[in-house]
Amino acid sequence: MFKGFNFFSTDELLSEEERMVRDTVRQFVTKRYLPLAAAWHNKAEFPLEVIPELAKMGLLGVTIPEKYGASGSSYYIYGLAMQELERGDSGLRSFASVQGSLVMFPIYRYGSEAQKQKWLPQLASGNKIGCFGLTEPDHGSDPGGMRTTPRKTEKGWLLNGSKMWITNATIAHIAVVCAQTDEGIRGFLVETDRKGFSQNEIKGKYSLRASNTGELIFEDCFVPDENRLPEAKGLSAPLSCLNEARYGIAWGATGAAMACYNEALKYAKSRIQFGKPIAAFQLTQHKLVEIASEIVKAQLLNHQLGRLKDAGNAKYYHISMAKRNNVHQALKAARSARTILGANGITDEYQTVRHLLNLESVYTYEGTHDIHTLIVGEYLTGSSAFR
Ligand code: TGC
Ligand code: FAD
Repeated sequence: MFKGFNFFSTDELLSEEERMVRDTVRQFVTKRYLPLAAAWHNKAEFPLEVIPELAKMGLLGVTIPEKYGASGSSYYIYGLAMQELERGDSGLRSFASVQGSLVMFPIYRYGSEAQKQKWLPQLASGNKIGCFGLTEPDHGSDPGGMRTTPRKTEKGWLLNGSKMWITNATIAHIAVVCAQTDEGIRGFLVETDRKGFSQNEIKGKYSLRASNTGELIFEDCFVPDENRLPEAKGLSAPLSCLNEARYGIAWGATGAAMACYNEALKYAKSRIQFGKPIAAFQLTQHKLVEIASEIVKAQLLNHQLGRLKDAGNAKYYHISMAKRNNVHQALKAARSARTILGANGITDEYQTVRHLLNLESVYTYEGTHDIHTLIVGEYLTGSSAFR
């Protein structure tokens, strides 16, 4: 059983409940997910069969209140759960991130009571799957320029446009869609069986293969007034949802780094070259010490971020710094761990190369590494360098 990485006694920072949830998710990933992770990656499919298990563990909408059928747990617990899921695969964590932070959170934060009653319990139980459409083919880092437009009609809106690179696109029942109205950006709930709505899966991905990614297309797709998220006004609404998901990614990437470290350490101790285990060579030790140090730093960053978030004091720039740092370090850790595994490290017998490939997406989505540099840079200097 995976024991985590407790080098700086970070386990002591956890309450009994936090440790219990973490260990439950850890066991699920070890026993249920990892034995099949390579197969799902190779098939390039998200394993729909795990959704009821994720729901049973309360991992769909971790922080959404219990009265809507979700867990009502803390952000710290949400973070620990994402760490453990991404130790399995970034695609597994992505599913939970999107369903919880990018579909349930916007409905909870910006929806009407009727929308919450209708959708949140079904999403928490995994009976319905959601996706979140912000990115467009011509607007990725700069979503403010989006072109998807809803035209007002007597009883609702006619949506035209498209969204690209959308997680869960072709398996979703409901899409949270951001669109540019005459009054600015607004959010809409679009059932995926509506006339004028279609989805295409993006094939040929080398990264996040065990995750469903696609395009959403709207051609005079009618959406009634009651499907508009009444409180979502302006770009700040979707960006506030991204804060939730980016928070989970900061923790998740740390889980992926822990998986790579663990695998490389085990391998280094057993692989003999020049008459001794490669773990006994200084260069291998240097690599392992670098990875271990970055994991500890990420754990401590997550710990403080989690406590700030639960106290309502985590700012967007704290989250950007943690997402930026932890994903960057996890990607570096995965590359370095892969070298320790030698030729074996390029096969699916080991998980490190899968994490390495996945982390390339994680580095890009939810705000690229560069964009988070500019977000933190703007806060520190007072000068915006986006344009
Ligand atoms: P800007 O003028 O700076 O801001 C517009 C309005 O938004 C406010 N704001 C925020 N509000 C909440 N949280 C934040 N993090 C916020 N950042 C800014 C801001 O105060 C302003 O409010 P107001 O009231 O004055 O209107 O906007 P900009 O157009 O200059 O763009 C800023 C920028 C570049 C930081 C932003 O657009 C950005 O973050 N770009 C990256 C796009 C991105 O992250 N896309 C992610 C798509 S979803 C995804 O990738 C899911 S992957 C899922 C998975 O599988 O896990
Ligand atoms: P671009 O914005 O075109 O950026 C290209 C390069 O230019 C990057 O290196 C970037 O850092 C750099 N760049 C851009 N602007 C600047 C600047 N001002 N200064 C310096 N450098 C700059 N989106 C959703 O809405 N919902 C989803 O569910 C979703 N899931 C995704 C799943 C996967 C697997 C992937 C890969 C993406 C997903 N995305 C999703 C889209 C993701 O958020 C975007 O890919 C991301 O925001 C970057 O946009 P882009 O790919 O268009 O790159």
